[in-house]
Amino acid sequence: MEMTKRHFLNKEISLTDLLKSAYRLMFTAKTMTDLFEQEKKITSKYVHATSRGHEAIQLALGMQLLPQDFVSPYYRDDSILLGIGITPYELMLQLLAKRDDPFSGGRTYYAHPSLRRDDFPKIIHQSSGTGMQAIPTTGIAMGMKYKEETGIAENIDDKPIAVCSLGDASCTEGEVSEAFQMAALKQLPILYLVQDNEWDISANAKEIRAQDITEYMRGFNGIETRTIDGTDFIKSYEIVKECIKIIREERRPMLIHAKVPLLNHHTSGVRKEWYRDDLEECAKNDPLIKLRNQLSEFSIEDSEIETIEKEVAELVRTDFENAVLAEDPKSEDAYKHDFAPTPITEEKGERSPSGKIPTVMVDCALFAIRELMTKHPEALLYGQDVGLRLGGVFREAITLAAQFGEKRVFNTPIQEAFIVGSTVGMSAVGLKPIVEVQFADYIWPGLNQLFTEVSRSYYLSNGKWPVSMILRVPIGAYGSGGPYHSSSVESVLTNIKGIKIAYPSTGADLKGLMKAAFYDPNPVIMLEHKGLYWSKIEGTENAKTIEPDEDYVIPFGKAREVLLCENRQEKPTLTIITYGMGVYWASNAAKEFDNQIEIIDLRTLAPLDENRVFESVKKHNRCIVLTEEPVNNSFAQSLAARINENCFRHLDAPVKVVGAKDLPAIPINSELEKEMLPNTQKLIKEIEQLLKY
Ligand SMILES: Cc1ncc(C[n+]2csc(CCOP(=O)(O)OP(=O)(O)O)c2C)c(N)n1
Ligand SMILES: [Mg+2]
Repeated sequence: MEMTKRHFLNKEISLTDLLKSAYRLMFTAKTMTDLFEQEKKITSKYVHATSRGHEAIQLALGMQLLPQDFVSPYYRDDSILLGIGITPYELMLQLLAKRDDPFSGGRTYYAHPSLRRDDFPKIIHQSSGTGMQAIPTTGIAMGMKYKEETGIAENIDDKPIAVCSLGDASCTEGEVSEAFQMAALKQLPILYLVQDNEWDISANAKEIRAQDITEYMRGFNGIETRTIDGTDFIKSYEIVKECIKIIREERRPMLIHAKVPLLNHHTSGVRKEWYRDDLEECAKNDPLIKLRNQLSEFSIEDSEIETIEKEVAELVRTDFENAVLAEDPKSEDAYKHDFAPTPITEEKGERSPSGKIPTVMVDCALFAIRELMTKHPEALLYGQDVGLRLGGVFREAITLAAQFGEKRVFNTPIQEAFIVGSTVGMSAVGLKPIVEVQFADYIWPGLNQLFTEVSRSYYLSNGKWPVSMILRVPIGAYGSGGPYHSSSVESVLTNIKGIKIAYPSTGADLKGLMKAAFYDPNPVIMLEHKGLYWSKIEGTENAKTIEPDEDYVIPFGKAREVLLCENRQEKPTLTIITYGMGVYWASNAAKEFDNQIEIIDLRTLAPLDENRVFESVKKHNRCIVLTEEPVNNSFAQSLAARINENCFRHLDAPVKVVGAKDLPAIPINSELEKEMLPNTQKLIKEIEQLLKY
């Protein structure tokens, strides 16, 4: 009998047929676990975990999902995957990290799925970070609700739901409660399934939690909870069915707390015999034995059950043999799907349309977003204080909520992890989220989601799930902002692969890059210098520019020539490679020299216009890389190393990195702040030194 999803969803299916199908799958899961153990020599090359003990609740869920649904299984959920119709062969291709692994092409571990097939439930990229799927998956539910409330949802009878599966121990993590908070607050169509085996590797429930998830949920108003024996397939199936129906129809969150025993190892690498003292007790609760007894109670003949078991054993064995023989990825496959191709590859549109007056940088961004939201109903903006009352602490989103309504522009709680990570889910349902953290200093709580989920989704799903989002980050020092409102963070961000980073220094660049970011299918960070927003700081007047027209776009990876000079033999010249506020320190310092300074504004830090940088260095033979960050281990210092490597023969002096002092924070006192940060005067001295070299 072929196990397709449609088979389970056939409303006419009899209970006995359902039980037989479930038994076939449950026996498959067990047979696979046993086989992986027997074939340890082969399977131990890569780590794996299996669902043994958890199968009943997992199958009850997997078998009831529809193609329009999204599910986020965790690493112990191979039975959910069997339940939605994934074959043992496909699972084993991932087990052995083979080229045709349908989830990641051999990039990530067993039972770390991602799926985008028309007739299957969808699965966004799943990481190994416990609990980290909660935010992206809740983002999916938020996207579903957004689409329904703004009238852009697909018209289908059975509304889609999101399902997030979690281990009990992961539920103590802070990010998981951010997700619960938002699901409860916004009444999102999501089912949380918590599989409670009372183990957190070797730490037992008594050591690591003050209450179980049923009790914990009492603190989240509006998430209804069902506590069940997750080893009883029939009961599990009924409860899952009831919950799914409620969520589909009433569009509100629910949680199933399923109690289950862990019968297999934590993972193939952390083995049960090392520390478990409850195995005998747990074995009494084996869901497979229970289901087999239920089959007998429903008068299914032993001989029929034995036939199923025999067929499964043969299938699993053959699938394994075939998977072992399947081809490995080729080395060139490693380079595929780092970024999805963007349509914006050239500068286009009018940068300085006539008849317009100069606009401050903050408004250039605002107008860009206003144009985008007018044109694209899938565009929305959320973050702290961006809503109607304030429109952002820098008024960078002012008027947007009034114009587009509070469904499309809304305040979030102080949850940077949710703000960043939810975009994964929003993007997966076809939306274009533009989000904000209030200050670069507060990006840290969101960094985990940025690194673990956002930046790796496209690569680890082997090109299935690009995350199209814009994260706006007001950054930099702007005059006694003090240690928690002045920091620069670009070195940390540029170390994360899989994201693009813009750092514009003028209004025109900010608008053109914001547009390019929006049409880019990849995640983009917009670093927006607070000191340039209004050109209030002396010497930054040029940040205020004519506002480009609506169609104006700037491709990422194209530097801007701020100031050019010839290399004249009689006097040395040098080039300053910089970005953000550095553009103005450099421009003002250049006035003190006799046409000896070239200035290149990088505009985007990732991708980086290396060619333009090297060209300028080779022309002038002397180079300063100027940054607002502390110098050691910075992005600027690593760029200097690249310049050295590529331009060594052309250099007449060492590449000099000028930046802030290497101190832990920017002090609030204005004199101390001045001492720490670079400025025009300090730069002039550095230029003089380098020209003399
Ligand atoms: C954020 C994070 N910290 C630590 C780990 C290492 N780790 C892997 S599984 C695990 C235990 C998780 O327990 P639980 O969520 O109850 O799931 P179970 O394995 O019991 O099914 C830990 C600590 C991890 N993967 N992610
Ligand atoms: Mg556990």
